[in-house]
Amino acid sequence: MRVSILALSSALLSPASAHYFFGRLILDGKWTETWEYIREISPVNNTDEIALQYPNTNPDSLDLRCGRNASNAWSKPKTATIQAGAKVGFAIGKHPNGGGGLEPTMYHPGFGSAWLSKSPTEDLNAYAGDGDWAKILQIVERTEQSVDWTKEENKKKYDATKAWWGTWHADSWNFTIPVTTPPGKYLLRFEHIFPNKWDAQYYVNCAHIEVVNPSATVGTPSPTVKIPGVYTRGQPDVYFSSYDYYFTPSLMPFIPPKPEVWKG
Ligand SMILES: *[C@@H]1O[C@H](CO)[C@@H](O)[C@H](O)[C@H]1NC(C)=O
Ligand SMILES: *[C@@H]1O[C@H](CO)[C@@H](O)[C@H](O)[C@H]1NC(C)=O
Ligand SMILES: CC(=O)N[C@H]1CO[C@H](CO)[C@@H](O)[C@@H]1O
Ligand SMILES: [Cu+2]
Repeated sequence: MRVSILALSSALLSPASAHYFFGRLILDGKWTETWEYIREISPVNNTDEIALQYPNTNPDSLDLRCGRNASNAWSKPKTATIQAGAKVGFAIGKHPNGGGGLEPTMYHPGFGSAWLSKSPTEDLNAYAGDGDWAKILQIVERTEQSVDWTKEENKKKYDATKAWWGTWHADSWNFTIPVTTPPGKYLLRFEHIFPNKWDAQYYVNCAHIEVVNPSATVGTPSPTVKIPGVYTRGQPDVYFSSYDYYFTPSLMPFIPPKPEVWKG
């Protein structure tokens, strides 16, 4: 956090711009309201924007699952019905109280992923996310969804050491629920990690979804992990400087942390 704290004291950089959370589900191509389908998180210490956006840096914390205090539902959001094989997305939520200067993008360079965990009962509000999690998406390098740095309006934000990472400064990300996902109620989790040698930052949120799958062929999401438990402080594919990937091409390709993605 050393860098962020320095940034916070800078008069030039809006303090709230440095951090983010994924409060909005993108459903049927539309951005839903902040916390409409996503478990609300709680702020650190007080209720201002910085406190709400404050990252988790403890890989052993329950907050690694769904964000601060949201592993046991902090709120009771709606459940989104999604057809297996359909597109869905997460977008960065603004603080409900508004807020000047807030820049809702993945401000830190790093890698993203999406995950599914099936609720053992019909009641998602009662599911703490202590079951099995399968990864269904991994974003490392640039894709067609990445910010277009050749566009004039984006050029002022460009930084070669950060733009290597596909999610950098994106305000949202879209992906497909695997077409063979078994029907049922799930927590759908988005995760963005800002790697750091000492104190990686974990940005995570969970949506309530019901997967509908009328097809006779359903798969078995695998491999699965527990969250927390999936990461260990110090593991080299999370605890490193993301900037080294630009300066040291021999480090490429970057292999993101396990587990492997379940493609369905
Ligand atoms: C994801 O999809 C939504 C809805 O179509 C769109 O507004 C948004 O720009 C997309 N995000 C990216 C990063 O392409
Ligand atoms: C929250 O409060 C504790 C105890 O006063 C303090 O050490 C910590 O820095 C505060 N965190 C934030 C993000 O303000
Ligand atoms: C009710 C509850 O669990 N509150 C916790 C939310 O998170 C903050 C920051 O980690 C804790 O201090 C609260 O105890
Ligand atoms: Cu930060």
